[in-house]
Formats: sequence, C-alpha cells, structure tokens
Amino acid sequence: MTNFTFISAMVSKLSPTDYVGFTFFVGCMAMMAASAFFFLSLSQFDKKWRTSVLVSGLITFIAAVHYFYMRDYWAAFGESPTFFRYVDWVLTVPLMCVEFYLILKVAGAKQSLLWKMIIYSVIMLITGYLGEVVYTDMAAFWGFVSGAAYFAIVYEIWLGSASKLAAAAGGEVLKAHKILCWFVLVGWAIYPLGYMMGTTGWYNGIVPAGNIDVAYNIADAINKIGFGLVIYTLAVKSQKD
Ligand SMILES: *C/C=C(C)/C=C/C=C(C)/C=C/C1=C(C)CCCC1(C)C
Repeated sequence: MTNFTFISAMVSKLSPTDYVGFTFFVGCMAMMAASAFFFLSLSQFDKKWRTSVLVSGLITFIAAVHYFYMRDYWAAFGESPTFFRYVDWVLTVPLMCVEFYLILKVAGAKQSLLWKMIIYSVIMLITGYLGEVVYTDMAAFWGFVSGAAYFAIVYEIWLGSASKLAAAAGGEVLKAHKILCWFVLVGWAIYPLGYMMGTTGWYNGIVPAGNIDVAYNIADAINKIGFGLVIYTLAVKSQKD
C-alpha cells in the first residue's frame, strides 16, 4: 500500500461545496475546544460549582465524540447520521436537565423535578425518532407528540416549579436560570424547525427549505456551548461574592 492510499483510507475528501460536511467538521472542532475549555477551568472552582461546570464539559465532550462519528458517516454515505444524532441527544439533553436541577438545588430543588424533566425530554426524543426514522409517513403526528413534551419542559422552567425555585434563589442563579429559559424557548426551537425541513408533512409548504443537518448542527453549537458558558459565567460570578 502506498502512502497515498493509506492516507485516503483514513481521511475522506471534503468538497468545498459540501456545506453540510463543513458544519459537521466545524461542529467537531467547536465541541472539542469547548470541552477543553470547561475541563481545564475546573480547578478554579470550589466544590459547589465544580459539578455544574464538569457537566457542561461532559455535554460538549459527548457531543464532540458523536460529531466525529457523524462527520465520517456523512462523508462516507452522504446521508443524515440520524441514529448517532439521537444517541447524542438522548445522553446530552438529560444532562442539560441536570444542569437546571444543579443550579436550583441551592433553592431546595427536589429530585422529583429532575426526573420529571428527564422523562419529558426522553419522551420528546423517542417520539421524534419514531417520526424521523421509524414511521416516516406519520412524521407530523410524532412531531406533534414530541412538541407537546417539549412544551411541557418549556412550561416547567418558565412557569412551573422550576421558575418558582429560581425566583426564590434570586441573584445570579435567577439571572442564569432566565438565560437558560431563553435558550430552551428559542435555541431549542431550531430543532423542530429542522425536523419540519427534513420530514414530510402538512408543514412542507410553510417551512422554508433547508438542510436538516445544517439546522441541527447550528442548534447544537448554540445550545450546548451556549448553555455551558452560562453555567461557567454563573460559577465565576457566584464565586466572587
Ligand atoms: C444538545 C441537543 C439538544 C439540546 C437537542 C434538543 C432537541 C430538541 C429540542 C428536539 C425537539 C424535537 C421536537 C420538539 C419535535 C420534532 C422532533 C424533535 C426531536 C426534533
């Protein structure tokens, strides 16, 4: 085997017009850099905040590993790596629920709140997978069920018990909670939009055309890294007072 064939067996070519592949590639780098940033910052925090920042790093690290797989899958088959995508989400979205719980613990958040959020998010993802992969002719129906679970999460953090705990905690925790709430309301809304771009349903004439993976990749970068930075900032600020 010549050097050239050896290398081409390991690296696949990225065409300059393959913007989907480009977002997978940038996703790998962004998630990896964010993980390094969160992990290397750990020693500056005391015990109270270390777990939260650690979880931020785990979220981007798990995503980084999945992005390497997804990038290769896309390069090899030119298809959406939907299976890896959902495995990534089913691990990282519950960890984002853990982040909400951890910062609200100071105000007395109970574990039941954590489990409620995790169950909503798992229902949201499983039903989304059913519509995107298993029962594609019923994508609109499963997307609706998934959307209902998403709405339950939005309700819980904006108006439910989580919002009351945040108000009770006040100060920096309340501020951070509010920003995370906006991430979930606006940043997470990109996902159902991407879903509607990539599946068949009544919405096809309404939703602007686009690529489902580009939408998901942009949303992941905003939400996973942004979420982590909010937690990081909260930890830095809380340690000063
Ligand atoms: C890091 C990954 C995150 C934050 C993923 C979030 C995913 C969602 C909020 C997905 C939501 C969906 C709907 C609300 C309806 C259509 C199906 C989904 C799964 C794309």
